[in-house]
Amino acid sequence: MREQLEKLKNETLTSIKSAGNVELLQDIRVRMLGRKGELTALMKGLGALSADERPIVGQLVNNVRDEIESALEAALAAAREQVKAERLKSERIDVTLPGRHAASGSKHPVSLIIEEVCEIFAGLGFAVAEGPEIEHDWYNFEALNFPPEHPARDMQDTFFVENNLLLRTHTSPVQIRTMLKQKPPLRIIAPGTVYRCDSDATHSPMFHQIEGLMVDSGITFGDLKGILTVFTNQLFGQKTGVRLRPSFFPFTEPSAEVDIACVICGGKGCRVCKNSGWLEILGAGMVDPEVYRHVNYDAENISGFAFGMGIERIAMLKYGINDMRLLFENDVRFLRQF
Ligand code: 2NL
Repeated sequence: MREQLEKLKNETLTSIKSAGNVELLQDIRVRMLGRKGELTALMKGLGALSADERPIVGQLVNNVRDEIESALEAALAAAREQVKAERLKSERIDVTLPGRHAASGSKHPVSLIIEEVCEIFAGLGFAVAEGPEIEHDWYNFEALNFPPEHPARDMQDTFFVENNLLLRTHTSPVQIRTMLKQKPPLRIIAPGTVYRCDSDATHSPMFHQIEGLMVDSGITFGDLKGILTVFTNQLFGQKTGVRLRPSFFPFTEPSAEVDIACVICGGKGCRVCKNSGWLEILGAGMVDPEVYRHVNYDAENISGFAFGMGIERIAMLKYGINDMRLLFENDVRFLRQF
């Protein structure tokens, strides 16, 4: 029995030494020390021994069990330590590595122009005003002195939502709303999205506008020309030539078209300016007394001017974009350049 025990012990210690991982060591524990284990079976066999032999062999078995147990504990601890070391190694993070570069977007050229124009007018004392894109017919046409049969009111030019609701065709209704809420003096610009039932190579059904309005006592056409000249010079450069041509709008009288010297050819004549040397960039005029009547302003004691411009056209001129559709396709290779 002594030899048997010694042999069992040596075999077990050898297999513990060669067992490379936690699972194999657990197997050995079950096989030797478990309820149906080999050593446990030996212990159960002690009852067959004589009263003299029993304590001696019992002590021996206990010793072997203790030795196997502590060898198992040590080997398990080492195996667990190794597992942990491997995990730490494989999950190692180098916190000194530079971070992943966050891809940053860029502003759309239309947004850039809106910001730039708003900033120039902010410098001239104008506040930004905004309003709804779905408008009532009254704010979009009636208050602006469009006659009932004006072609702009036609289904072919305007997107109607229902009855008297439509998608605003310009940002003028924002100014009407502001005048109804505020008394003069007033200096506002209204940037925003507008809609017209028109779509071809040079027209998009959705585009952007900035309109401006200045009302006070004693405002003249000279103020209009002065403010708009300061504006075009700041946007296109100090030496840009400016000229005004007579025009017509239902909501201004007199009205003017504002041209700048062609930014492409400098006035010599080219494809962009159709050989005229001039580019139309603004419409403007003195606010028609009929508009003041609709917003309860006293046309006898105040006066003012208003103007409007298309943003897409200005963006194309300023950035040298030759196809308006590029502004709506949102190809990042195009947008990244701004
Ligand atoms: C253009 C011309 C213009 C206005 C817009 C305006 C607004 C009110 C009263 C009077 Cl509330 N006028 N706006 C005036 C003249 C011209 O726009 O060519 N826009 C792209």
